[in-house]
Amino acid sequence: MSKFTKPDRYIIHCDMDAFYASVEQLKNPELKGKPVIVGGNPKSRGVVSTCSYEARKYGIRSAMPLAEAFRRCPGAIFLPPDFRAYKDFSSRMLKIFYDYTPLIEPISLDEAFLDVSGSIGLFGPAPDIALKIKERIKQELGLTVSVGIAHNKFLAKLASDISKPDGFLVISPNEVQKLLDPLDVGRLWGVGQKSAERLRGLNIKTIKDVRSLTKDNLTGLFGSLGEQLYLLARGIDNRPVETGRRTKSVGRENTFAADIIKLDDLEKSILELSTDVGRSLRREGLKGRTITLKIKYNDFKAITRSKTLDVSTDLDEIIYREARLLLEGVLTKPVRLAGVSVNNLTDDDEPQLSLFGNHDEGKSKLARTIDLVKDKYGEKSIIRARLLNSNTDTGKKKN
Ligand code: TTP
Ligand code: MG
Repeated sequence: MSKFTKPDRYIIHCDMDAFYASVEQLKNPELKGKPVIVGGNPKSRGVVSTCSYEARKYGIRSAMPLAEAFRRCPGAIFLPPDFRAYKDFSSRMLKIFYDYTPLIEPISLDEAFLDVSGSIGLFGPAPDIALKIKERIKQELGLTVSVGIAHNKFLAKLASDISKPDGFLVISPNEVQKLLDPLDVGRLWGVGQKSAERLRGLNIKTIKDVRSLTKDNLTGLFGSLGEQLYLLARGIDNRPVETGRRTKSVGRENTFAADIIKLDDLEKSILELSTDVGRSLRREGLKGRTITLKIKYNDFKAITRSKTLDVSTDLDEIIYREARLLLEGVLTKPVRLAGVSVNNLTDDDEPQLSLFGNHDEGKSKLARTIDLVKDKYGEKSIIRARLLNSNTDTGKKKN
């Protein structure tokens, strides 16, 4: 490889630092410099959404049970999530990105890929654009963002991840292999815990070890993932930055204060989650065709069940109806967590052809009227009769 390989693409990956916790510290400056844990009441059975870097010193991490976080740092400040604030900061963050390129792929509320290949003539080299973005996010939002700059998505994300917090790292083509080789296999996109364990069992621990295997070895072991690993281990990733769809799925889940053993209680929770999901879909102008139910039992075993509809929907009632059908035969053990999500999303202004006409028009109008009331008077201003006295909530997590 020539020493001065000129990349044909310039990708920036941005990921806010300790996002929910940093927003909480901005809302209440007294929390600055303190261990802040977002997730809810430490006596509940929910999990940590995220925590400030001050809390990470105690080994606290996302998805850890709140009770465990409390054991590690009883003096920490525990807060419920405030999605409205996070969404607001997220859209202000995106607005800054759009000043530099239209080619943006948001991955979650706090993370996005930007393809700035066509912006360099106007705004200067990619690292300068990334620095400008960092500066503006600090000045205009008061938050720190980590940025990675490279010629593909895998390397750009790796660069922001390994330079966190307040990170800034450029990976140029001629230094890719040196940087990748010593890293753990878990850093490769697509390698989850299970594949990582399988690789380590074969004494393949680093990316360099993966590189020592042939493409046939890898596809024999991992099927189509094997081919991806072969390429990624060499720093090759041709995935484009995909604009268009901002959200891949909209979901809510709930860890219960006490395990649920009665179907009626589980149905109530599913109704509440479906109502939240419907509202979020309408707020984002989205509809989805696939409804997924997730159940985690008290032994931590989890199952998911999905149903794909003929026509996409954003209506609580339909989401609930399908999720409830998916519940059939599920309550075999006490349930610790339930989740409802909708994916396979389209924008809600896309035309929909239904053989039987649109019977849901009335329901849709009603749902939107209820949204308006809730926007004006608060989420609890209108509640379904079935949910009155429902007491299963311990803090919902968005996914
Ligand atoms: P992340 O970007 O993974 O985490 P973070 O921004 O809090 O911290 P950092 O990037 O500096 O490591 O996720 C963004 C937000 O998504 C996070 O602030 C809270 C939410 N989240 C959850 O609710 N549950 C989770 O398990 C994770 C990983 C994130
Ligand atoms: Mg982040």
